Amino acid sequence: MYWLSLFIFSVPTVYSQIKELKVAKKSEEIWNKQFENYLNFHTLESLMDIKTVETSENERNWLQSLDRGIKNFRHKRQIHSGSGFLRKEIRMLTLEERRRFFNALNALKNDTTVTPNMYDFIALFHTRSDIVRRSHFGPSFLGWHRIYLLRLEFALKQKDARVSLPYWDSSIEGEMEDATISILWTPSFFGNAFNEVERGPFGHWTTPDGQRLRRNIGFLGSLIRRSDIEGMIVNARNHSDVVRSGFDSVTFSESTIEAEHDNVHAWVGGTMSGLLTAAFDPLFFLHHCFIDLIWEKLREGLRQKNVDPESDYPDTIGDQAAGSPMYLFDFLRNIDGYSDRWTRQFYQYDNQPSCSGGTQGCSSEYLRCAPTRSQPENVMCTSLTSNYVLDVSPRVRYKSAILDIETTVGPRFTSSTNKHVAGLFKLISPTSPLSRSEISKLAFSILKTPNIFNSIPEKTKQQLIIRMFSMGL
Ligand SMILES: [Cu+2]
Repeated sequence: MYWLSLFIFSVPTVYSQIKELKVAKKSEEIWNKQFENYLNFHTLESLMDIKTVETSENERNWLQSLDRGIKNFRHKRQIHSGSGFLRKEIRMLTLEERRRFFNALNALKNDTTVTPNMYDFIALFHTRSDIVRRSHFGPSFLGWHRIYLLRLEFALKQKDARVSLPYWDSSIEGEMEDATISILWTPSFFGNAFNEVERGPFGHWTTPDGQRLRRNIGFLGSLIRRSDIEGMIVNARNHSDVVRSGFDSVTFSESTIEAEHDNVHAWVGGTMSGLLTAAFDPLFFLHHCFIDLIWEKLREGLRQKNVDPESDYPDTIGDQAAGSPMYLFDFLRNIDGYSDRWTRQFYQYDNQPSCSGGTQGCSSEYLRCAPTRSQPENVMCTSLTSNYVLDVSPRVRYKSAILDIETTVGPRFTSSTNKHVAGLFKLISPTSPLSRSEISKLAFSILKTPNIFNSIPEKTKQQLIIRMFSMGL
């Protein structure tokens, strides 16, 4: 009887959702509008209150000490390629290097000589009012985040001069059958993958508004596929081919570096999936470091096509124009972010883990060569899975998804493709071990929550509703 009534009462809701969907599908503009309204009315006030924009003398001095190197980037002293520090994949660090990196992050988090602490002081720059408009959805995205990473890296070096920022090569997880059991989601690396982060180096961290870090991996979004990135680099004739040209130009089918990046934010879920909360999870910086590596490869590719990546800044007007001041780094122009000097003067990337030396390769005890998911005839470095018993049962994932949906405030990174949205459909599939009322609660809470609903591609929305229909929800 209960199911019957649920069915009867649900049908009109589903019909109205379908109608809504058709309208939304009609035009990307509506989606853009919704998102824009969302930005204006919902998020900024709630998040901006975390800290006022005012900085104290002490804070200004500290920032200046971090930015001194960045500010001197135009100095004409001779720079030798490879003179900077080396950024490695997190699994390629020695145990000692990894320990130092996590310690330096925690030293920043525990240092309250600036408010609320050094780590969050830097993370809070990613919550500022114009961060979405001026540092995302356009050509300033790549350069802005490159400088932002350097700022954190200099802060880490103040705590431990031997530390450099590692990157998380998420294309390794992208080739795994089930990336939720990767060694990364253990206390030795980033801590748990679902619900509140309670273990590992950030297990006790809270955001400035008192929230625990949260993750909900593999529920939405998708991971980077190495073949997609290689294809993008081969095909790009210039930056304009792989860089967004503005908020209005965003589509769900585009192939841009920023869209690839969005998908991974959405895939990690929780704190990382909110545009204005992401930087509170240190994984943000490792993810962006990998995006920066991809950009560096793209730049090499452009040079081979006789395009100078330094001057090839897409034609843009307004805040993201080449000559406009870089947001929050107004001693730079946006085009300065595209300078070769950052990688010639400050840092280089270590090679991505590779099996080119034969199947014994990868040079990490946490990686091994195995056939890839997309091309089984090839071997690629893939992550070890964990012996550490973390509960990744459907019930944990369900709890985690509900928590994620109910608590992530503000705009979320959109998942711009349907490539491999897996977690959501596993939980609501007819073979799901969840009860029907749980499945129903999950599906309806997605439909009812604008920042989630707007963050999934149209095709996923349709599939979701079709599945709900076929299950009689
Ligand atoms: Cu960002």
